[in-house]
Amino acid sequence: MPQDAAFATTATHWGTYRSEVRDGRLVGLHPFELDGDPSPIARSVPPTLDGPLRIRGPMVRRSWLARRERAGGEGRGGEPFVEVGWDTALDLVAGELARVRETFGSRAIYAGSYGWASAGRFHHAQSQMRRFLNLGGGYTRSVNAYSYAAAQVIVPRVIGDPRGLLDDHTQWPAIAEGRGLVVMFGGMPMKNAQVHSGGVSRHTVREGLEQCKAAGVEFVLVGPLRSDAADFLGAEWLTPLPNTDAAIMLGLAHTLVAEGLHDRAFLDRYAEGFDRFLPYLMGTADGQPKDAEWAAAICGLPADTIRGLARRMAAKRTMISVGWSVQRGDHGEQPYWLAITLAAMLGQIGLAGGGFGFGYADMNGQGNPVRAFPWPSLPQGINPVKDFIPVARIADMLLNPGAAFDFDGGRFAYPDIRMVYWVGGNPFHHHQDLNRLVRAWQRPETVVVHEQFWNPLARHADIVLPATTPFERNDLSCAGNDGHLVAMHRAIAPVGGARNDHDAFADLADRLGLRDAFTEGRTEMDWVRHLYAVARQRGARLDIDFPEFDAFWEKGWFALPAVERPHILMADFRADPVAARLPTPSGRIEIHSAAIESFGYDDCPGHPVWLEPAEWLGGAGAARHPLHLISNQPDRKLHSQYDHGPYCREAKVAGREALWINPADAASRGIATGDLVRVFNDRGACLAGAVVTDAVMPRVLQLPTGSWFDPAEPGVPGSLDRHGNPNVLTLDKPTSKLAQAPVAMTCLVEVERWEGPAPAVGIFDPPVIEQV
Ligand SMILES: Nc1nc2c(c(=O)[nH]1)N[C@H]1C(S)=C(S)[C@@H](COP(=O)(O)OP(=O)(O)OC[C@H]3O[C@@H](n4cnc5c(=O)[nH]c(N)nc54)[C@H](O)[C@@H]3O)O[C@H]1N2
Ligand SMILES: Nc1nc2c(c(=O)[nH]1)N[C@H]1C(S)=C(S)[C@@H](COP(=O)(O)OP(=O)(O)OC[C@H]3O[C@@H](n4cnc5c(=O)[nH]c(N)nc54)[C@H](O)[C@@H]3O)O[C@H]1N2
Ligand SMILES: [Mo]
Repeated sequence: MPQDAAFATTATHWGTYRSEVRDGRLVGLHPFELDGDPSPIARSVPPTLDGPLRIRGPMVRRSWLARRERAGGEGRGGEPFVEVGWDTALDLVAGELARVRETFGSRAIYAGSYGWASAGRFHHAQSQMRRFLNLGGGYTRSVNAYSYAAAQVIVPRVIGDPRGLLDDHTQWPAIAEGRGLVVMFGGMPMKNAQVHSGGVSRHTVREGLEQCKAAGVEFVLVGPLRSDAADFLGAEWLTPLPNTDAAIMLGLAHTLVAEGLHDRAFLDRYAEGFDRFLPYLMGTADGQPKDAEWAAAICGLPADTIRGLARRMAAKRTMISVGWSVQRGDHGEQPYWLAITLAAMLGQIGLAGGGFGFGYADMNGQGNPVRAFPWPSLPQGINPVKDFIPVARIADMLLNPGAAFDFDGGRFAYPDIRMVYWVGGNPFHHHQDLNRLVRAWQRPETVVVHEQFWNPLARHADIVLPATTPFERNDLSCAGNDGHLVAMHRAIAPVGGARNDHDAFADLADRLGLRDAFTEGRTEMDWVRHLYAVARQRGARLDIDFPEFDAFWEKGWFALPAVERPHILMADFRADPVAARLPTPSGRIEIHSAAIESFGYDDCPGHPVWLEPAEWLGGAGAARHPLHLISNQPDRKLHSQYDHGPYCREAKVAGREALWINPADAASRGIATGDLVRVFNDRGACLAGAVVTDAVMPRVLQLPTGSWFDPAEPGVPGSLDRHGNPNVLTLDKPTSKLAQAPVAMTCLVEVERWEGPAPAVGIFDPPVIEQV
């Protein structure tokens, strides 16, 4: 649509668009002219911006307004709100910050505030919050991401840094050039490639994969869902039991050694400790060879399939691709360590189409053939508080103040949290075992949240400040791993009483005597121009010529020059392992890690192993809860964002999140497509709408994340979730003492038809609001 260029650009995590505004309302987000594969997720945005679920003014929980910190947390999530003016609300927040800091110190404020917020460098909610809190004394923070927290610890232990996990992937054209085999543990789900943190200008995964396919690359999908591989790949589909990838990889590794197919010379030159791993692999250490038969008994694939795959991998140029989901399970460090080990055994690391890569298609940017660029961000200052938690230990921290925890070789203690500050994330979306979180969330004295919509987080706050959306402010998007800078033009005025997070923090800073330190005297557009100027300066140092700001702003985007040669992960190390030594203790790939061994962890020893997950289909728990729940990323939204929009709501089944169930499992329970069902285990229960399909393997269910948590009795832990949020079922346990990462993919459940009247979904009705 050429006339779209008349509209100004804006950016979201799922794409760049041009905003059509009529009579002061956003009426359309039109796909960006450079994007050949735009995402329809944006359809949900325009009608919701000024809809009934928008938070229109600052709100305070009724009993908190009456009794402040003495109100107690039990009513959180279940009480009406009272609308107050901005001045009153900001006085309350500033007063609480001062009280908590004076009485308990800044470490009693938890502002880990994990979450994706919105695209945009300046208005990035967490950056704004951290900059403000750091000026006033700091806060207890969180480290690592729900996405890949296990990998963020194990990958740097094995290869020295997170390359191949977060960036630096072998790029699509180089995989095509290998003309070999891609083995995809956890798939390459096209639904996930719609998004990239920070924004997307061009969706490139489809063209990258098509290029590989056209070059003759073969694909094998290892995972429970056929939909994790695009149909056009024609991938072979192997369906092991979920969470058994480490056992399969050991079976593959054993076959390579047993048949003399491993590359001894590569291991000698580039890897450390293969000989420490070998006795475990071959069974001389414990009497149990980890051969294909052993692996088959665990994962359910035939031993011949495992052996055949190992031979194919050795015969061809092979890329071992592992999705981030695979480490989001109990002992999630192990399949990642083993994937690198297997790749080293194949000896193809650093060659086109060989080696390993984590997270291909899990977002748009991995493997995208663009050059890396040091985009600017809002400076956050320095946090004087040293306390932290691994991000998924939030309920543990709130429930166990003072308790000790292990993390990556260190031993730390949970601070005693009195106040929680959350912006730009939704723990009632992202955390596991939400009933446990509801209980833990009652502990702090005060919870402050900035939100745009009346989602479950806003409803579980004491003070809610209404935040603008990106369509109500000016910003820059450095479209993640994408080679583009996009101008985010304000399209409409702030809705109701919503304000930018920045402006709320500036006024709070004012109350603490810190306004100038916080704003540096700059307006919003001054900041946008300033960040652009930083990018332009950095560009000049790299011989990249950015236009003047005004020209950029009017055009709406700037593209970095194209790459000359597609990147290959660790090609430099392969070429010269001395000059390009890895930043590990040995300088090489650590198949055995003396450091990890020295920690003495029973759940993560000194070399990779198979460890039985806390819940899986081969374990004892399967007798009572015989189905493995896959709670993966939703196709029609980003996490919980815009779940209340039409594009999401029209795809609900029986008004709830769709639950995929295999025909065999459905038949034995009398379940048909469209039925209302109850999914349950000992931690909780939710309703969902059944979809019977053989795209999910037997004994496995798919219930994607993102449907807003909707307890039948709000605020009461353990009540039925009426809407299909899988996190009332998932397990809140760390992967290991090493990474303390979340294990959302480790979860057994049972399902039954819901008989009797269907409770209405309540979360799409705004809460009760009283006027003062
Ligand atoms: N069971 C299960 N659980 C999972 C996962 C799983 O695989 N299975 N995956 C996990 C993963 S990988 C992740 S990354 C997390 C994602 O979890 P989150 O990132 O916490 O989820 P979002 O819904 O994106 O939350 C962002 C929130 O920020 C708000 N917001 C957006 N822009 C702004 C802004 O400018 N200002 C303010 N104040 N607020 C804003 C939105 O309204 C929304 O409520 O979920 C995790 N949870
Ligand atoms: N549309 C959309 N895209 C997104 C997001 C979103 O919310 N919506 N979220 C983004 C974020 S924050 C992240 S971190 C990425 C996450 O990217 P991923 O981690 O890849 O995401 P998932 O969809 O959770 O998992 C992908 C598939 O892994 C398979 N799987 C699960 N457990 C196992 C296992 O034990 N073994 C094997 N072999 N396979 C398994 C499941 O079949 C699942 O469909 O997605 C990003 N992309
Ligand atoms: Mo994530």
